[in-house]
Amino acid sequence: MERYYQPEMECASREDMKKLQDERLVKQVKHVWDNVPYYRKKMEEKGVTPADIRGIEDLHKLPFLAKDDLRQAYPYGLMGKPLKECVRIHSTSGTTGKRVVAFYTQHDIDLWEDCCARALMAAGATEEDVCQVAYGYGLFTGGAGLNGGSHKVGCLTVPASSGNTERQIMFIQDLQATILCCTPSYAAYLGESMKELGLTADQIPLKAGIFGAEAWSEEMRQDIQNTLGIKAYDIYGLTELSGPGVAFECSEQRGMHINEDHFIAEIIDPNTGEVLPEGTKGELVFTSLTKEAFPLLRYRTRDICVLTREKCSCGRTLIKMAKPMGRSDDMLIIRGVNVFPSQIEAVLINAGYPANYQIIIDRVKNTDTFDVEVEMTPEMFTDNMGEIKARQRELEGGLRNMLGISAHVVLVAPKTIVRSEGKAVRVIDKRKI
Ligand code: DLL
Repeated sequence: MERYYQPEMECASREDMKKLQDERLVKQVKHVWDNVPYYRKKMEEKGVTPADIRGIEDLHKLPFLAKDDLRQAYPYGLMGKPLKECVRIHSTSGTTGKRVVAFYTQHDIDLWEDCCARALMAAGATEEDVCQVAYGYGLFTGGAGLNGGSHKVGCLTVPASSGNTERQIMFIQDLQATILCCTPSYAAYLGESMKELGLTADQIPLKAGIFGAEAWSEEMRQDIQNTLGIKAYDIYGLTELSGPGVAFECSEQRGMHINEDHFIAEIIDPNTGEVLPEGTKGELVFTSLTKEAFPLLRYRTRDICVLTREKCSCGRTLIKMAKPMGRSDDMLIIRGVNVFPSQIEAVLINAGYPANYQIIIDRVKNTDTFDVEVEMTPEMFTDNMGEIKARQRELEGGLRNMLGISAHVVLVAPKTIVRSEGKAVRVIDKRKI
């Protein structure tokens, strides 16, 4: 039987939801106008005032916000509440090390955890469950978000955080964990490792997994479901909008329901900004409706996606988004971490290398591989292997510091990386997603 955490919202009639969204939008716009001078200025430039926004049909009148705005306003410029009312930040990596920092009041955290609890209950979680959270804890939102949701449902929560595969497997087996939350690539890796230990699906106590933060294919879902003997559910979110739980999958496992009482979704043409009709592929844009500390109106996610309002067999009436199909910027997600090529370039250039490099990403045994080929300058070029290895290690250290994940660096002779006649091909992404 389908389980809901907040059925009055998840299964609300269209009219009730629309009415709630209208009311909340008017309030959120007023809150931003009164408290976020950065956005108020944008509204003034566009000639819009809160009086022009009476409901969601007026949404298109508001200006967009982009990641660049977040960078310009870094760190405090988009806050809707004084610091003393905020209780936490989370953060994500951004270009050239400038991070996006999102702020939360206690109320924001409470609503965010509700969204994650909805995802867990849609995956069948009850207070009988043992929920192992193997997303990273810390500045990343994955650990904290699912941890909070798991508490709200009343699961016994195992805050394992990411990594340490041996210990993950030990806890899953010893504590009989029934729900696993982590990135899909880590779930696949855990599955492989358990298989190597001789564990078959029926010897693994897990029954469901909540996997997100990066793109994953239907084939990967099948793979994970078979090796772990579970149902694998997708979850979507981004730090700017609180974190995981903006949208979540239900028993139908076909697209994610957007928590529309907290976020309005639009699809736009990424080139013109024009709003596209439902069912058309374009860039996903979100407007928060209930956020206090970090309200964002018409925030461009850069995720390419499709929305549908087809009736869902789970009983939820919340609109659905398809799995994101890529991005309209150059951000890569490698092992769940957001990486911009410009960050890599900054490390290379700071270390005296030319901007002739190639980033090669692949997925081997369900884990992302991350190689960076870099040309040496003629002055650096040597046949002393020891020297080259030392340089490679040094660059690998620099990249790890900048990105928070490890890359494999290969230094190559000057002029060996193919030059392009048009735009340089910096990234070769061989992953089939
Ligand atoms: O990845 C939040 C999250 C944590 C979501 C745990 C789900 C589970 P960021 O690090 O800010 O936040 O990255 C956000 O990741 O714009 C998408 O491009 C991508 N992304 C997130 N979830 C999915 C998903 C977290 N289910 C960026 N499928 C987003 C595909 C996803 N891409």
